[in-house]
Amino acid sequence: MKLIFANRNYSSWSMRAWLVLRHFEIPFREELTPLSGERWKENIQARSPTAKVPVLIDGDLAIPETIAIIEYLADLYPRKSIWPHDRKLRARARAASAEMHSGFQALRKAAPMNLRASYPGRVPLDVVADDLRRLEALWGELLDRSGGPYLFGDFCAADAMFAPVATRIRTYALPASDTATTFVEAIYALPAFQEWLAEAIKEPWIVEEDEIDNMQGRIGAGEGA
Ligand SMILES: N[C@@H](CCC(=O)N[C@@H](CS)C(=O)NCC(=O)O)C(=O)O
Repeated sequence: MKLIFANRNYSSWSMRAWLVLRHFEIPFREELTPLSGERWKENIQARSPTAKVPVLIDGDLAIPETIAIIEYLADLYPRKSIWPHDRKLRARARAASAEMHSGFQALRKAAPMNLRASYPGRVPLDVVADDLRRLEALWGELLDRSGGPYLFGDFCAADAMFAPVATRIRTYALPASDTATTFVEAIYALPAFQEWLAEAIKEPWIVEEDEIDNMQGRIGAGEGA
């Protein structure tokens, strides 16, 4: 199996899929296709049905869409707790992950993932206030129920889905309750995350369009990461 992904520093969807593979010790090969440069579009169009990353390749099957990748891995490895084993908790974890996939648009656009950066005060808080309120409510409810340190106790796919949000809180020093801060710290403490971060910091590429100043110029356009 091979995961095709993009710059560790910027590609939040790549990070989600990769964290699940690495944390659950699933054997896979890596192929990094940098998001910038003339050959990006050409390269990714040849490899990904959606021309986006991540893509999981298993034999003749190419799976785009992070949630589909996670579900495929959960099907392949039913004994690994990629989702919680309890059916009701699994439903909650899938609902939270689906909400992450389709929601938090303002936060995703105003605060692009940028792991190596530190930009306190650069995100207009009025733009992200509703998303931060919803995050606090969701994380608070799940962490109260599970007792932490992750949303469902042990790390699962839902935590991978929210890991990029945890990094945005740190990169932009967004206001967070003690509970949310503890979750952010738990993400940073995860060995798989530390491995990803260490590689991200070493990357040479700067992708101008994913830097906050350029994203803010485009708020309202695009999907956000
Ligand atoms: N819905 C997709 C989103 C994938 C996505 O937007 N990936 C970004 C990188 S984080 C991408 O490929 N961007 C390049 C482009 O849109 O040209 C998923 O869940 O995997």
